[in-house]
Amino acid sequence: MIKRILLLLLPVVLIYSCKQTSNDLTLAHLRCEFRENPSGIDLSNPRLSWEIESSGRGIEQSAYQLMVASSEDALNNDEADLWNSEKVSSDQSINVAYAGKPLSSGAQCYWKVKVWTKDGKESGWSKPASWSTGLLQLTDWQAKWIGLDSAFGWEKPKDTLTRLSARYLRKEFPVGKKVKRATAYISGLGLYELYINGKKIGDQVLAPGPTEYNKRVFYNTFDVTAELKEGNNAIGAILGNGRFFHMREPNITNYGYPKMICQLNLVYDDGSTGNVITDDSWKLTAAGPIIANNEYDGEEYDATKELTGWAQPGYNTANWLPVQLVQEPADLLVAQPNNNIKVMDTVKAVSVKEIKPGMFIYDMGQNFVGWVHLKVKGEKGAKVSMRFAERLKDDSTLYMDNLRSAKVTDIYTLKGEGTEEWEPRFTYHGFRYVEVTGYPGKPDLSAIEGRVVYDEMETTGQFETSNEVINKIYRNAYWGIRGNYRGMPTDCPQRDERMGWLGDRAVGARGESFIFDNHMLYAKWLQDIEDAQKPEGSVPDVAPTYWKIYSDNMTWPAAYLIIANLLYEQYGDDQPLRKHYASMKKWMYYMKDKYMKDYILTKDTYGDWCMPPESPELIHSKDPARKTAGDYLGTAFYYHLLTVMERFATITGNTADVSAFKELGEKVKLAFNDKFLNKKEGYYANNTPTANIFSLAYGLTPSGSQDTVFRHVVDKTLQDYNGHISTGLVGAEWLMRVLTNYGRGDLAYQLATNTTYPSWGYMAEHGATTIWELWNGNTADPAMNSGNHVMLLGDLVVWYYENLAGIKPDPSAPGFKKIIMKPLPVKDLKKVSASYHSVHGWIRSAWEKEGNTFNWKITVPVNTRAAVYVPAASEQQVKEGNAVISGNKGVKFVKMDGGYAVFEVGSGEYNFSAGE
Ligand code: RAM
Repeated sequence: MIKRILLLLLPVVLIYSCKQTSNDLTLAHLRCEFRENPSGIDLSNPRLSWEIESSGRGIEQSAYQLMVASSEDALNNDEADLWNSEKVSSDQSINVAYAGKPLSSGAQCYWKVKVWTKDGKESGWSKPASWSTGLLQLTDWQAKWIGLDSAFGWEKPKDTLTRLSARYLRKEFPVGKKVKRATAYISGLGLYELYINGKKIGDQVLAPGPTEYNKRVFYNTFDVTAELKEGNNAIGAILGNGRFFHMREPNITNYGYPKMICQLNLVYDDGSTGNVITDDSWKLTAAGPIIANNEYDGEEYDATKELTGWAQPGYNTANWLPVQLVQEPADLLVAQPNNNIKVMDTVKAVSVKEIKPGMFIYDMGQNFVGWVHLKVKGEKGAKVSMRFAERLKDDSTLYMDNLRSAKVTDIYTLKGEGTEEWEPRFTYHGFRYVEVTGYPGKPDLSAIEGRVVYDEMETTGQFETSNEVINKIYRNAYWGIRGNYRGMPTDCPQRDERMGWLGDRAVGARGESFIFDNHMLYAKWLQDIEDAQKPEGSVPDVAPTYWKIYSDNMTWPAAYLIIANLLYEQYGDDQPLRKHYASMKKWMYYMKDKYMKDYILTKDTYGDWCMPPESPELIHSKDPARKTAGDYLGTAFYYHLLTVMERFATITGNTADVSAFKELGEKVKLAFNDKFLNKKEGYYANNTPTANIFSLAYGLTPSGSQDTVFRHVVDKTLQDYNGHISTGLVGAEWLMRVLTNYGRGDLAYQLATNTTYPSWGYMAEHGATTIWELWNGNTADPAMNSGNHVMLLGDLVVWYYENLAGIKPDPSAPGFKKIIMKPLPVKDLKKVSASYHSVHGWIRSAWEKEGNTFNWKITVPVNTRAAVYVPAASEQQVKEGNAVISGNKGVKFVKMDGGYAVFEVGSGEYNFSAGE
């Protein structure tokens, strides 16, 4: 009987325990400092974030608990010896700062999290995640900087094209007892590859990240426990030029000959410790196989010179030199905060043609960035040369004119031992076509394979529509963006430039951030910018300053503030704006004191750069009617940045600054309208679309005049530009959104789907598989005509996600804690499907028009809320899951707003439809 009662009770007990720890709450994507299980974090309070997954609706976190332990076993036993946050009532699931015991250098931290929800559920513990700390104090480094501060052998560093041979450095060391943990900390400049006992450590390439080398240098951290053995061991590194040893004499900053610092910290099983450091006992040679390298000109590898076994113990270094102890490059040697570059993808050639005897042209089918992996078999000493270009000439040879002085040539000399495989280490190219000469016999399609190389980051966005032109442009943007991340956002990847131009990314970075998780890359870049700031406040046009250009304008350095604001809105990260607040403020006052006259900011350098020119061969327009005045741009941007600073001052609690920025802003606005607004006609400056756009976008237009000013944008675009793009890259930062926000989404759509000149579609029609530097990239002067430049995207990608798909962060609750979902069903566009992996989880929006019905599936991540704008004439027209809204669980009608019925929802999947 008792048994029977117990059996009857069992389901009740089970249900009860399910309620305690809900199976429907999963914790995923645990991150420390926005990275998964990072090694070598040098912050004392790193921030922890997690995502909650659940199939339910309206799930919000009400509390969390974090446990951090120094070993995985301890964590599994709930022994949180570093930190037990206990249960904290809070809905915060991103950026929770570690607040446990102070961490020492080289600490291992294992952590897990559990959450409670507002509807009374409790999750189980997450799976464990980890981070380790780096070397937190400079005094933790016993290693010294080593290298060779002069040319070696055949190197001709006084050439204008400066290519060194790679330097090989090595040391052997004994290990006498069992190693529990071995951690390598290394910086090798410009670029390094680290080896232990013959094995390359890590899968990063082109490491470490580029910096303002005389201010700050990055080191990387690796767990190398598995690589060591008892007995004799060898450690070694190869150093390439990278951006440290200049690629051109004299116009690129030269920081000196390659150098490195490396420290291997050992913890033995018996608890004792030891280390291996770079010091004057290391040996060096540059007589290895990489006989020349730099990023513009390529790499030459002579396999007959291979130093077989150089990174293994027992290698004979009789011909090697003792290293020199060299000057440290900078005061700051810090852990690299962003991920390294990796081979992220591969591309197979689509065709190969022998266009002249022995000259083969490969078409990779896609303009991309990286290099090729070569397979070859032949006699010792045979040389295979490869050159890279984005286009072909009419005679099918490579079009090299737009590469300026970049030699882009990789040469492999065979050792003659069976099938040889090679790819370069210290160069990269931007190309679609590869010319191969000197290949023994006829290479087939698989003799080369493309390696796509950029910063390791998640692809966070997918986007597709029923319009093929838009889809094609999106793909081109995707390839262009991933091709221009090289530890910094570069302008281009192919010619002798490849610099981190600020102006190219001011708004582009926001669009990119939907497709890629570029958070840490841009946070790092803001530090590059601050490091490059001059003591008096000037901010450069290019950062890091491998080209030193301090032209003092508003539009390019504006990216510094605009991107900090983006990181706050998109990722909920307020640290960049806090960290750089003082420097940003200094720059703002520097510009004011030096260039402001009667509240007009008089200085500008680039104008509305790359305005579509009137004739096909021009780079820049000569037509004054197309140019927007520099003092207009300078003042409009200055005003906008004052509003951004006002926001930052509020967030950081700098109350005195809030009113100072506000007051100055009011004066600037008055002077701006006084000078630039044509009160009679209702347009700005000389009535370019750009001039009218910024007055609207930045809130400068007096109320009541907006419609007139906007009408001028439309009229000009339709009449003078024949319904085509009517701005340069500066105006394009707001073009699509201003058109849409003021009710002409249809015109924005027209610009987005045009295929005639000038348009993104025109580029695609003319063979582009990326985005060009110039609207007329197929006809313009090659002096400035890159085939892979993302700046002309302006706000196009932002518009794809925020407007077409309707996935936008609510600025009042950053990090997509609140989402504004307002799609744009425009003209003949039948379908849009997009998803975005936000810091709170996946957001999805897929809509389709069928006759008069609008069907829309959305996903709102757990712990967020969304304002959902359903295109409809009334609330009653809208259904969710085939049911009328009133009384629908979790869907609350808010208001009607300009053709949309607005609802508020919590997390979950929803199926809206509207129509008769
Ligand atoms: C060129 C590049 C770059 C741009 C500057 C002003 O060198 O195209 O992208 O920002 O000019």
